[in-house]
Amino acid sequence: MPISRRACVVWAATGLLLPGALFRTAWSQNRKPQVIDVRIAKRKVIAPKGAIRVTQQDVIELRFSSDETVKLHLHGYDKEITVTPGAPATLSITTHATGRFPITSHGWGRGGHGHHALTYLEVHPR
Ligand SMILES: [Cu+2]
Repeated sequence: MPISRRACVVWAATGLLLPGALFRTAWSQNRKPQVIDVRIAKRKVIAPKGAIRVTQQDVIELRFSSDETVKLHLHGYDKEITVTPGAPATLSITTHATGRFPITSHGWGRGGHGHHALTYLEVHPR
């Protein structure tokens, strides 16, 4: 047979892995996002109570509202978003990575700064 052993291995690996990857991507994209309202008041997250718990491969929308302008940073996924009073801001993500990711403030509207965790996004393995 002229077909090399390597070509066979590559072909077999592609055949096995590709449908899984495509299926997973399509599965994520076709689902309605899970909307999670995150409410900030007086520089604290007042809802939801405790960490935000989701499952790996979830399609989520974190909808932030705040009584003060704040720049937020979701660590791990490395997303930043600015929320202003009366204008909720939405962060859309598919939760590929599992773990506990802090959401910190990168500055408040009225001269505050600091980098402490306001809450955590917990992504549990599927
Ligand atoms: Cu940060």
